Amino acid sequence: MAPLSTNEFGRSRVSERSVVDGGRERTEATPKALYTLMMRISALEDGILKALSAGTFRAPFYPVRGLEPACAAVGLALKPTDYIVSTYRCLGDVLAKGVPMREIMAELFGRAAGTSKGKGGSMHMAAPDYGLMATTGVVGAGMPIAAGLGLAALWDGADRVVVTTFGDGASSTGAFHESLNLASLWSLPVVFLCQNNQWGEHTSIDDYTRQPVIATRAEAVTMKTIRVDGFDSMAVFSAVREAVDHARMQRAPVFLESVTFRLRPHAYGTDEPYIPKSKREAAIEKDPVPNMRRLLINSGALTVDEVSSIDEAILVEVDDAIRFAESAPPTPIGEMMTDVYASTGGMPL
Ligand SMILES: Cc1ncc(C[n+]2csc(CCOP(=O)(O)OP(=O)(O)O)c2C)c(N)n1
Repeated sequence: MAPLSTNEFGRSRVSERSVVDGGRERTEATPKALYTLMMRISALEDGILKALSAGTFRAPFYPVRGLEPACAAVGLALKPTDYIVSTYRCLGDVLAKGVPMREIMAELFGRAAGTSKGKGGSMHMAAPDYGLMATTGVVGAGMPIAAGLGLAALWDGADRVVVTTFGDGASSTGAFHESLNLASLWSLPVVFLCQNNQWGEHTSIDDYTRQPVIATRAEAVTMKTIRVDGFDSMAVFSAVREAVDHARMQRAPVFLESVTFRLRPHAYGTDEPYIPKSKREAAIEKDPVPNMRRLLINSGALTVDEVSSIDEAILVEVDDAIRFAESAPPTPIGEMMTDVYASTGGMPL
C-alpha cells in the first residue's frame, strides 16, 4: 500500500474561468474554486445547525465538517453529465454536484420546492438533472446503485463517470464487497470514494477491524487504489482528479480513500463522550476550511480582502436559502403518494 500522498500548493495567482461542458457551464478547477466550494459547504452546514438549534425546522442531520475537501474536489472534477450517489451524510456531495442551496434547504424543510418535493428529507435527496442520482440512509446501499449506473454507462457508450461516497464503516457490508468485485470484473467507470473518518457511528475503526487501511479491500479485487490525507485539501484535489480521469479514460474503477477524522458528532443532537478529547482536539487543528483559507492568503494566491468578500457572499447565499425554505409552501397532502411507487404498467406485483 502506497503511503498517503501529499501535494505542493501552486504559488501562482489563480484565475477563475468558466468552461462550457455538455451544454452547461461548470467552474474550472482552481484552488480558489476549491476553497469557495468548501466554504459554501461549511457555511451551509453552520446555517443548518443554527436553524436546527433555534427550532426553525426539525430534521435528522449528519454533519460533514472535515469532509469538505473531497466533496468539493469531486464537484470540480465531475462534468454535469456525470453521476454521484451519496449517503445520509450527503450535504457536501449534493451541493458540490451543483444542486442550488435553495432546493437543498427546501428539501430539508419538507417543502414542495425541494429536490424531492420535500418527501426525501435530508437523507434521501435526488436531483437527476444535476447528476445527483440518490442518497440513502442504508449503510452501504449506494455502492450497488453506483455499479449499476456504471454498467449502464458502458452499455450506453456514454462518456460518464459515477462517483459513490461512503464511510469506513460501510466497507464492512456485503454490498461493498459485491460492488467492488463486479466493478473490477466488468471494468466499470466508477470511483469508490471512502471518507474514512475513523468512526462507524459510536465504534472506532480499531474496534471493528484489524485492517484500518480500507483500500486494501479494493486491492484484493485488483482495483487501482489511491490513499490521501483528507485534511490536505490540495492533495485531495489532485487525488480526486486522478481518480476521475482514470475512470473516464481507462473505463475502469478506482478506489479512493480519504483519511480524515470526524470533527462533529455523528448526528445533530447527539454527543460523543466516547471520542478521546485529545484525539478530537488534534483533528480540529487540521480543520480543512480555515487551513485552506490560510494557505490561499499565505501563498499570495488571494488577499485577505478577496477571501473576505468570498466568505461574505457565501453567508448571504446561505441566509437567502434558509429564508427561502422557511417561507416556501409545504408539500401538499395530495402530493404524498406521487413519485413514491413505480408504476407496474398493469403487471401484478
Ligand atoms: C444497513 C445499516 N446498518 C446500520 C445502520 C445504522 N447506522 C447509521 S450510520 C452508521 C455508521 C456508518 O458508519 P460509516 O459507514 O463509517 O459512515 P459515517 O456515518 O461515519 O459517515 C450506522 C451503523 C444503517 N443506517 N444501515
